[in-house]
Amino acid sequence: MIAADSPTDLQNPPSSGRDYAIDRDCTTLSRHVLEQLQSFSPDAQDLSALMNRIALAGKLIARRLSRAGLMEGVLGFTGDVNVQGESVKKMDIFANEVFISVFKQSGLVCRLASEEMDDPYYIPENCPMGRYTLLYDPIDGSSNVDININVGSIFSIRQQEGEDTDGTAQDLLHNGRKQLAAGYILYGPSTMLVYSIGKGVHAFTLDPSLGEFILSNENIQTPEHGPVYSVNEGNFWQWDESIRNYIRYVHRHEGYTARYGGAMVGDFHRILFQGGVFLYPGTVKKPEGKLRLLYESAPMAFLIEQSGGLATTGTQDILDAIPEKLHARTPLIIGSKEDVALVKSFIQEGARDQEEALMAKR
Ligand code: AFP
Repeated sequence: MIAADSPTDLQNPPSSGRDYAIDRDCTTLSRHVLEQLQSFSPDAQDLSALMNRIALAGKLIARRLSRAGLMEGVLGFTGDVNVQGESVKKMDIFANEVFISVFKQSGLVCRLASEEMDDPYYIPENCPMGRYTLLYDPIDGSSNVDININVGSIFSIRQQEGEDTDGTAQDLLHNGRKQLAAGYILYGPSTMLVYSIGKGVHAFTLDPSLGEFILSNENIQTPEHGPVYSVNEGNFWQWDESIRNYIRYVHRHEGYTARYGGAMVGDFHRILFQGGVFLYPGTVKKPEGKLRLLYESAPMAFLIEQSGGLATTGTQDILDAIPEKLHARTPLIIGSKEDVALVKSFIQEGARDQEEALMAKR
């Protein structure tokens, strides 16, 4: 981390380099991945190169976002609707294509799958060698783009299993414990990249003057409990009674505070560092909730388990959930151990009540 310039510093430039000394080793992302794996093996080199490519995509997207209000044709909708039935934003398409183009040049990724594409996207020239699949949400929270509030990109890397000759990517329909790496890029006041390769969770901050992501937080530990509950309470009328009971509980007890930004990456980032719980439960209109398992919930669950927290559908750990299809959704409750356990206890109580009511009817 570089010492901040105080007004005094600017008036009296330092006589020695010490005042401007870098008080932290400038650890870059690729070096960090190799250090984590303690190896220069081909697999370690691959993961390091993959993370470097994700970082490049993040820098390109951050650059576009930072000037979006000044450029023609960047904000707003395209007029199309994606496979999820959601209106597509111009930034969604731009960011989706950025990931494709940086991975076309990587040689490592044969297949990409994202929220913006009905089917997996193949890069045939990479397939003889490229053993990896990238799953991603190019812009999470895209409704925030037009009003200049934080958004993110979410990613997950899996090994391709088999040849996938029919192109249906059946090998992706496995649980989240198969992820080799996962993380997100947060485009906020600064751009941050947070990742895990199963050896803790680490955050990097983009230094725009260097054009590099530099290690800023190593081995992040999520507190066992936090004050924040993060949920769209406008859906209260659509929830199961057990979720409503949990919300009634936090309304009636001291020590809770609500935060909800419309982009899971930002809400999750707060909870990762400061604790609390984020919920997107099933609703009447969307019984499985809104979030997609493979490229939204599972990568976040991978991170939170690595930082000492929990992620559940309400009945099952997110990392054990198996999607029926590429764009499958799941309810998500994620965050601090104690807070997730509390939500789960309401869900379990609700299930018991339903069972008893059924028994009583017989
Ligand atoms: P978009 O990327 O379509 O804006 O969706 C964002 C998101 O998947 C997630 O980041 C938010 O937490 C959630 O949806 C917000 O959804 P609601 O507007 O229904 O609360």
